[in-house]
Amino acid sequence: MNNKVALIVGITGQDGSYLADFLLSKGYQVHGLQRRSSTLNTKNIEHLNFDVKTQKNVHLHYGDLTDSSSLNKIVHFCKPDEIYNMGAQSHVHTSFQMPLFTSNVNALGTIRILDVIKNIKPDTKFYQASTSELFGDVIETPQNEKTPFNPRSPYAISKLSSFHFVRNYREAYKTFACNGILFNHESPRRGPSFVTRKITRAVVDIFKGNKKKIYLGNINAKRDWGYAKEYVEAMWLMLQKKEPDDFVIATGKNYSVRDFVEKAFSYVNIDLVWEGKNDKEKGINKKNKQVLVEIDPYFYRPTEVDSLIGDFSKAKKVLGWEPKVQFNELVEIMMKAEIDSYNKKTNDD
Ligand code: NAP
Ligand code: F7E
Repeated sequence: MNNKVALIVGITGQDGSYLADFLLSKGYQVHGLQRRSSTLNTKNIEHLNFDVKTQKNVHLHYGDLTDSSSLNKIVHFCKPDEIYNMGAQSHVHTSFQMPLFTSNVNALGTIRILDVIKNIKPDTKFYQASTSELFGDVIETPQNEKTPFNPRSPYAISKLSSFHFVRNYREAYKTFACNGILFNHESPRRGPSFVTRKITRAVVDIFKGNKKKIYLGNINAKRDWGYAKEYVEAMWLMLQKKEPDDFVIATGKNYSVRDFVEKAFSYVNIDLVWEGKNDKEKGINKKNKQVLVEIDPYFYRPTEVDSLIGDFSKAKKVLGWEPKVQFNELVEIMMKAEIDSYNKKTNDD
């Protein structure tokens, strides 16, 4: 034990769950804010064996980023040394359908936490999950901490507001608050509606004969994709420095959605060839000519971010952090986990 207390807002999500694993391994007492949901939303943290009565490993508290009173109560109760704000309506496509809700959770939610810190426990260190989406329609390549922002979605704009609030509380009230500007990071715990996980799930279903094809949107978009499990260490490292600062976390390489699709199919020995253009383009099994990928414009966004690539040299220099898992290995990790989980489910049934 190191006697430190951490509060993770958004502990049930991909990053929150990996961060809980990481902080527990460092001896932290971990508290997590969990949203009330009518169906189970604790799949990513089930392995932690939290016990409602003994609260042995992680202490879960019901709360919501839209509800200041719950944030107040939890911080008052656990008096955290560190708060990590992973909570968000994090889906870019959905943010166009729900701009107000997205802003309430992502932008106002961050101010609500910063204000609780200021009023209840001002020495709490704060990590804010900022994002490469702030760069949007990019002004320079690769993007670093000095690159101007040019957001392209309600999600990105809500996160930009939070980014500036973090800086403002740092300057105005000396809050120890950091922005981690993280580029896309994925894992077997990624939500199923994000493109990488949507692809790995569909490829396994197609391979096992349970699905005919997958429908995707813009397969030419390029992202800098890293491995979530190793990105959470960078978050923690930011809060261990003497002074708060903002850092880009990325791999420095980018690949298209099309590359991801091809690599995932090749994991199960299916080679794809592409035919047609734009909405009519299709990914076809080279061997038996079966159509496995089609385009559905529903998945297009009103404004798209075409290409992102991050420069993580500041994080390397100041935090001593650099990524280890690269694109090919990331796809392999996700595909292996997907097949294992499919087989387990089939055996359990
Ligand atoms: P995620 O899997 O979607 O997790 C989001 C978490 O926020 C979940 O635990 C969710 O709870 C919770 N949440 C949603 N609305 C909330 C509310 N109103 N009050 C309290 N909690 C709420 O996202 P992620 O991929 O782990 O990302 C973590 C954070 O980093 C997010 O803020 C995201 O925007 C940001 N980010 C992600 C990436 C990336 O590539 N993954 C890159 C840059 C930044 P439920 O489980 O109940 O839905
Ligand atoms: O889309 C394209 C889509 O939804 C990636 C969030 O974690 O990372 C994530 O945001 C790309 C986009 O992630 C489909 O148009 C094509 O260009 O997996 P995504 P995202 O929008 O990059 C950032 C850094 C965050 O901060 C966010 O919280 O893939 N794409 N076809 C598709 N995307 C989806 N979801 N579904 C498709 O069918």
